[in-house]
Formats: sequence, structure tokens, C-alpha cells
Amino acid sequence: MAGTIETLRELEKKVLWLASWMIHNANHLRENTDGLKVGGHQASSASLATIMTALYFDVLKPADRVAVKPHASPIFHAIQYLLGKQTRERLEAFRGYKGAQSYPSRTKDIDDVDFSTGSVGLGVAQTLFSSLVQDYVRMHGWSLERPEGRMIALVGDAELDEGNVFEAVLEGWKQGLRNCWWIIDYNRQSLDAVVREGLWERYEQLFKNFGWDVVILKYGSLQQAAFKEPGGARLKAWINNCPNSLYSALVFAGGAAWRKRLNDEIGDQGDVSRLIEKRSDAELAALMNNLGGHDLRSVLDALHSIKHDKPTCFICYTIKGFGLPFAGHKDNHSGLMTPAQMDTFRSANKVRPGHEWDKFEGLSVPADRLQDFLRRVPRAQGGERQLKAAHIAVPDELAVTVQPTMSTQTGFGAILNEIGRGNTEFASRIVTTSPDVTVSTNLGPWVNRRGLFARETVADTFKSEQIPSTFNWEFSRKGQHIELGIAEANLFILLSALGLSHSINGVRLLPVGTLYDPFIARGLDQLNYACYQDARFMVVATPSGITLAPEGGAHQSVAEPLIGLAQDGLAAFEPAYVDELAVIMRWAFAYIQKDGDAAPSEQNWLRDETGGSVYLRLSTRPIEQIQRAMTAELRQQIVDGAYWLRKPGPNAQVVVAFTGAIAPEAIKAIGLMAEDRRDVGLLAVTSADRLNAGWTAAQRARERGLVHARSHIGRLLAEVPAHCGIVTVLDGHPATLAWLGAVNGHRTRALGVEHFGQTGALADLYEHYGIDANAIIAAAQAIAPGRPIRHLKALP
Ligand SMILES: Cc1ncc(C[n+]2csc(CCOP(=O)(O)OP(=O)(O)O)c2C)c(N)n1
Ligand SMILES: [Mg+2]
Repeated sequence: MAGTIETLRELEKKVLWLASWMIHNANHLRENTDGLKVGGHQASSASLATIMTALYFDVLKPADRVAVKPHASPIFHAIQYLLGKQTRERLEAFRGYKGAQSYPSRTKDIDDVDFSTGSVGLGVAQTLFSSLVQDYVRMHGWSLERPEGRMIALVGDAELDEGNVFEAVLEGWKQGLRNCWWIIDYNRQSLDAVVREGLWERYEQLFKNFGWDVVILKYGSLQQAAFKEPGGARLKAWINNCPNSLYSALVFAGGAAWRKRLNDEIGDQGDVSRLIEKRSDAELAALMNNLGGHDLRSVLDALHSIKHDKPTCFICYTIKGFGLPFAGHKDNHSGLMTPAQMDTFRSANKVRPGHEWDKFEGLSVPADRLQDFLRRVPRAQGGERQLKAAHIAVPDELAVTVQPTMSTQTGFGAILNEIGRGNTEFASRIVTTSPDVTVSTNLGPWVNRRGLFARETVADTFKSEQIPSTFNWEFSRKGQHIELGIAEANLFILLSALGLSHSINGVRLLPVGTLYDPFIARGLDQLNYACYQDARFMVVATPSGITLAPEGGAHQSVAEPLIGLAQDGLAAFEPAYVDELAVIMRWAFAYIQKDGDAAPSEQNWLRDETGGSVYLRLSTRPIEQIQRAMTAELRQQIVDGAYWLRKPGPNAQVVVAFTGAIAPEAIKAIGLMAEDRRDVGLLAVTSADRLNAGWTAAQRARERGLVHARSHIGRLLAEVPAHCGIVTVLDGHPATLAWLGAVNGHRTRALGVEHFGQTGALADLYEHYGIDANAIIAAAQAIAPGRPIRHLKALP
């Protein structure tokens, strides 16, 4: 152990050096072609150098997974470099094109990032939900041959201001969280300033209230030894009473300032004066800076002391910028060492000019011993960290009985209910979840069949008391629905965790989450985060739009179709008919399992080989269904994003393109127009997102020389005469479809909802927002004047 700690101390120094140098190189040495500040966080990184050294080189086991505080990314990359997982080229290109990423990224970095971080607070919650998912997987009998891992977050103290962290803590308590460690870098500084006094006490109480073990690492071993000296108790009391701001300021000011302050305040009290006086300025500063989170021995002891699987929060006192010239300064968040300061730091680290990137330069332990040590590091023994899991076969068709009139939301419930009947591998891998809207999003029949998941079996009291209920609410380890409290942020982080199970646990799950469409906005950053780290899931948003008429403006969603269009990693669909939905869901279950980096090819505009997550925007509006045979061609078109419900003829003056629940209005409008106009076309758009992606991809491909590249929408609109106008309409923002006019230069009028909704009957609202049949006809008249239309009423 003595040899180990000595080696770890050397590595701790090296990690801080490399991280600081990486940032320095990016800002001061690398060519700057655009005049932008490159940035990087030397102070935030320094704050975690000791703790991350202890973790990565000693404590972590291969099955443990870590979310690193985003702005400690340089420390992470430096550690991975020493472990041979990161290249010097990428460190030199830190924050540059194809360089190590500013914040650890599962998809953009090459060095074994377990969880991406960046938007503070999200990686923290991700570890909690990943731990729940690990339990889910194991209790279903999968992955038992692999050891359980601890899900660990390195948390900046200001990250705990993010509400989503506490939403997660509450949910974790409900679900019996285990194997989760949150290590708080308690440097008492945020970006702007020094944080409030006494936060640690709030955290301690809070975490204990939720069943966590709390370990406080306040004093380093130098301090602990000093407290045992005569006068030590007085010094300890002074430290405990010192306000955060003053402590930070004195850390920055250094040994002489410490001496003056301590002498002024407690210096005439006998023993303690001697304790102070017998130390030089440098020794006194070292003593006062020796907080628990920078004392390798204390950190190792604390981390190794945990033998249970209770969730554990470590509050580690640290100094932001520890060991660097701006340590403790409240303005140090984006502080960078000057070249002169870096020179001094270089000499202190015994690094010769020209040898800055050398792994073992300036260390007192011989290189071969260090190399040997690094080879044996426990975490590095596990092989590939991003695991692979076999694909689960999806049936060729998802069965559903299409009623003459039904809504897509009812269709969704019916499709899952049918899947739930079967005793298939496919059905067993589906896991559903919902933030307290299980019943109202129509997951009830599925849950009745497959049960709720919990570590402890809980019978449905209503059932045992023989009180009739539509729903069987029984919890067991075999259940396949995870019921969440009303926190949409938690829904998306849970989907993120479930959707990474193939990579984290080596077990593929097929996650389906449901919520009301407007509340996507409530968890939007979490959804974006899940997509950013390439988690795979289906999110079913229902009900949606002003079609949810009597519910009013607070429950109606307007902007979400644009989110669907713009969100990367998420293929968005809004089917009108249930048979379309069945096709899309079948496709989606396969799409969320795809992996690979297929380059675009003539056959592959949409880059389907890469896969992604899927968003379905559904409706509660029952509409008349079309009884039709589903051909292979129609199936493909539904998935590609659009098909002709009625092809425009050669004399067509107008085409109506619609999406979703507004279908009956579009059909009615073209029926009425047909009395006066010939050959009116009707385009059913099932996915504005996929159509748009295909269109831009095909253009890009043509510009790169693939001259035959044609997008699906390009082919469909090639059949529309040039003089023809297009009216687009949906129950959401009109910009979602407005771009259709740009495909072949057709004159276009885009109808949709631009303002907050309100209560009303459907007809009232469709008329008010200008998306009813009459508004469609008026728009057609305006862009493709023909003979006056008989049925046109005055618009409101
Ligand atoms: C959601 C979000 N809001 C704001 C930021 C910008 N930001 C980055 S770090 C930071 C302060 C973090 O302080 P703390 O967590 O205490 O870490 P420290 O720098 O002290 O180590 C802020 C506000 C962010 N990354 N994410
Ligand atoms: Mg902080």
C-alpha cells in the first residue's frame, strides 16, 4: 500500500499537470483561426484531481460506471491518456475539431466515457436511473454472470441547484435505489461566486431523509494531525466557523495572509499560537488547504470504507483551483493560467520544455514501475466498456384490429395489448414507463398483462379486497412497467438509462415511455441529453395539440412538431390512422436497435442504418379509419414520411398536405373543392421529420456528386404540376410543413396553430385557428385562384 499511495500521489500530480497543460495548449499555443476564446476549466478540474485519481487508478472496478462533472473533462481525458485509452493528438486538439471533447461525450469521445455530461445535473440523475435499470435487468434474470456495478456521479456542488437532481432523489427513494454514489466536489464555488453557508448540512439532512448514507470528508490528514496538537481544537473550531468566502479568499491570498488572519483572531490563545508559529508560511498554507477532498489517503479510506449497497453521498471539501495560482479566487471559473504562471507551474512539476506531453516526465517513481502500475489498474481490466447486445427480433407485422372509427391513442394501447398477449422474447424486452399518466395514455391494458416492476412484490389491494377496478396494479420483480411520479425530467432520464442498457448492461431493452405531448417541454433538456448520448427508446406523446379541445391551452401542444423536426437522434412521426401507427411502431422497434455509422448512399438518404430513438405524436380524437390492404410499398412510404391518399392529376391546381388528427378536415376540404376543381391531390404526411431529413440529405448528396440522389418527398412532388399550389395543415406549428414548397418551388400556404390554445369544441377551435376545411379551401383559393369556390364561407 505504501508503494501504491506514493505512486498514486505521483499520478495525481501528473493528472493535474496534463489537464492544465491541455487547456493551456488549446488557449495559448495552438493556432487560433477564429479569434474565439477556446476555454476549458483549469480551476474546476483541479478541484477533482485527487478524487478522480483515487477513483480511476484504484477504487473503480470494471463494472462501475461514472458520470464525470462536465467541466472536469480535462482530468478525465488526462487519466484516460495515462491508461492508454486517449491519444496525444486528441489531447492537443482538446476543444478543437476531432479533439477530446470539452465535456465527456459517449458518442464523440473515444476514451470510454460511461455517461455523457454537459448540462449540469443530468449526468447526476443518469447514474441514479442507471442503477435502477441495472436492478431491473438483473431481476428479470439477465446479465447475472456480470458483477453488479456502482453507478457513480462526480457532482459539482452548484449542480445541486438543479431541480432535476432532487426529482431523481425522490424517485430513487420510492424505487429502492442501491449501488449509487454521488461524490460532491464541495468547493463552495459556483460559476459566479461563493455559495451560501452551511449547504452541507442541508445536503446531509436531505440525503439522510431519503435513506442515503452520507460521508463527510472535511479535513485532510495534515489537519487531522494538527488538531491533535495542543491548540488543535481551537484551530478546528476556527475552521468550522470560518465563512466560505473568507476561507476561499485566504486560500487565494496564501500563507502570510493565513498567518495574519489566524493571529488576529485566535493568535493570543497560547497553544494555538505555537501551532501556527512553528509552521512556515508555505507549511501553514499547506495545512489550511489540506481539505479532505485533496488528501489522497482520506479519499481512498472513505471510498474503500463503503461495504454496503445503500446509496451513498460523499460531501468532499475541496478548493476550486487547488494547486494553481488562482486557487480559491471567486472569479476563477474560467480563469486560465498566464504563460508566465504556466512556466512556474511547469518548473514545479519538473517538466522540461518540449516534454509537456510525456506521460512520466518529472515524476519520482521510475517509468517502468508506473507503467506496470497502470497496466494493473482494476478498472482497466474489464475489456470493452461499451458493450454489445444481440438484436431482438421484431415480428414482421404488429397486429391490431382497426375499428371503423378510432384514435391513434386507442390504437397504441391496442397494439401494445396485442404484443402483451404473446409469450415472445420481443414482448419480454419491452419495458414501459410513464410519469403518472399510464392510464390516460392508454398503457393500462399492457400493464394489466405484464404488471408493474418493483423490487418488492406488492399486491393490488383493490383486487384483494374484491373492489372492481379496470386496472390490475400489482408490483413484482417480473413486472414490465416502471411507474414514475409526475416528473417528466425523470421520465426522460429513465428512458436514457433504459435506452443505454444494451451498452451499459449488455442487455437490450425496448423502452417505451408515454406522456402528454405538451409536457415534453418539461423534460426537454433531458430528452435532448438522452438523444445526445444515443440512448434508444420510443416516446409516445399523447394526447396532443388543440385537438385536445376541452382541456384548454395549458394542455394543448403547439411547438412540439417542430421539436420533432429539429431534435437530432429522434425520428418523429404523427400518423393519422391506426394502420399507419402499427407500421411505424413495428419499424420503430427495429430502428431503436440499429447501430453503425453508415455513410449516406444512393439507397440510404435517411441513414436508417444508424438508428435512433422515435417520437410518436398521437391523438385522442376518434376519426374514421380507412379500410385498406397494407402493401409493401405503402408501408415503406409511411415510414419514409408521406404517401398520396389521392394522387393529383395532370391538371391539378391544388394539393393539400396534412399531418395527423386533422385528416378529416383535409379530406372534407378536398371533397368540397373537387366540385369546382379537377384532380386535387391529398398528401398524407406521416413524418415531416423523416421527409425533411431525406430531402436535405438528398440535396447534400447531389452537391457531393451523387447525381441520381432523390428524396422521397422529391419523388412525390415531382408528380405535382409546377403551377399547382400546396396547402399544408396540421394541429401544430405551421412551419413544420411550410418547407414543402421549397422542394420543387411550388407556391405554398402553411396552415397550423401559432398561438396558445383555449377551451372549446373541436369545430370552434379548428375554425378559430384556421385549420378547418373552410380555412383550407380559402388558402387554396388564395394561392391557386381558379373558379370561385362555392363552399367558401367568410373566415372568422
Ligand atoms: C444546465 C446548465 N446551466 C448552466 C451551465 C453553465 N455552468 C457550467 S459550470 C457552472 C457552475 C458549476 O459550479 P459547480 O457545479 O460548483 O462546479 P465547479 O466549477 O465549482 O467545480 C455553470 C453555471 C451548464 N453547464 N449547464
Ligand atoms: Mg463548485
